[in-house]
Amino acid sequence: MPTPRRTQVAIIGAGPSGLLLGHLLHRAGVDNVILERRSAEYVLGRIRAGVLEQTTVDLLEETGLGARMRREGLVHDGVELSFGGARHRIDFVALTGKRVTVYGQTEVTHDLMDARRAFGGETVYEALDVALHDFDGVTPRVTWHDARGEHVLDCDFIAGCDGYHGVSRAGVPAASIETYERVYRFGWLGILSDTPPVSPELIYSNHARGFALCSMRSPTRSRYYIQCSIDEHVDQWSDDAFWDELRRRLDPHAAETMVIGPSIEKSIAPLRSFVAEPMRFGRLFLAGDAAHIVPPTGAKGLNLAVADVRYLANALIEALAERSNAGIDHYSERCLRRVWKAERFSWWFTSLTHRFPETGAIGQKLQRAELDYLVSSHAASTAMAENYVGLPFEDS
Ligand code: RFL
Ligand code: PHB
Repeated sequence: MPTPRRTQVAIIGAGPSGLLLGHLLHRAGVDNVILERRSAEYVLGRIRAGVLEQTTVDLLEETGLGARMRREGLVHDGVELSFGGARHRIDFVALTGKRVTVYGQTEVTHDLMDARRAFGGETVYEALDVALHDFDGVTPRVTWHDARGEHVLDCDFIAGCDGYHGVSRAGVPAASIETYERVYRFGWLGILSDTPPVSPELIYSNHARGFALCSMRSPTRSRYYIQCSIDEHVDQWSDDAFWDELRRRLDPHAAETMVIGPSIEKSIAPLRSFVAEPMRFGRLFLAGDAAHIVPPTGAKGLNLAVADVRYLANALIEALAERSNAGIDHYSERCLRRVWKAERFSWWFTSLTHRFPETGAIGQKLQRAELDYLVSSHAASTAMAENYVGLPFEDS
């Protein structure tokens, strides 16, 4: 067996959760190593989240990651809801005093990778067959192999930041974990294109043909999604077919003014609500998509991951530097309170905006009544806005 090396926190996964955790721990002087199954290029090539809550932006700013986001991020004061051929604006600033920032997950990941490189933090990319051992005792260890051979890493704690398909959650005995899941019968077909966004703010559209979302990455780069069947394959959708279908699902003004162009990325994402409880197993902690998934309607996934990591970093720092277990003992419960509220919001917003064939005509009538209520009631608009911009944090 190779000679074990040692670190304080072994982090599995170099997505936004793992990289941000490594960053926060490093700033507090806590030694950590990140193990990532893929290459750095692969991780950066995944097109995912686009919308950051104010608390996410604040955390990135406070920890020295804000420079490019400040320059390139697009601050949005509201969103639009489209139904019945018209658009209705939800004004976040008027309703909550808060805003959101459009800044892609790819850019956040890029900034985190740059920061890690600058302080010399270790990330092992293309780490294969990562396995977690003895996290229910006091001397956890992680093993893997790569092009250089077999490796063993002893540590004080393991952070499972390896997403929904990772090994961390899968390594927990079934009797110790409870999971809750709903898989939707539809997905989102998304494209990225170097065309100016159709509107300065996001448009969430409820249409008889299915949901559509107009989002963006910059003033010259658009991100659009349409609800599609889960059985469809992305190759069945030419760019022209996508643009035609998108325009059919928007109000006449958006349909007429939309600038179209070749796609630079096109993919189908399934929709799922999922929570694993608890999020701590001895010296193993799950964070981000490893512990929970929300459907993307409402843009909560990345923000929830950041919220977990904020709690986890503080808890681990307390445990390692101050020898106090208070944070780690409350980690799971604290996270899950926020997680379930985000699950509720994402489920509600998905239910309100997508086509569910099984609910029939009455389902559509009820959606329409709820949308009318949402845009005409100050109380209902405020509830939507406060969830979208991000619920306040309990003390971390
Ligand atoms: P990630 O990003 O999945 O990263 C996990 C990392 O772990 C690695 N890994 C392993 N490493 C070592 N050994 C193993 N055995 C491993 N198995 C896996 C993986 O390669 C990967 O690098 O999870 P993380 O860090 O928790 O981040 C979560 C976010 O990525 C996710 O919640 C968001 O992207 C969700 N999401 C959105 N969230 C938002 O807050 N706002 C949005 O606007 C938003 N839009 C979206 C989204 C997700 C989407 N898709 C495709 C799922 C839009 C879409 C279309
Ligand atoms: C995105 O820009 O990718 C995006 C925006 C809002 C969502 C989901 C995804 O609700």
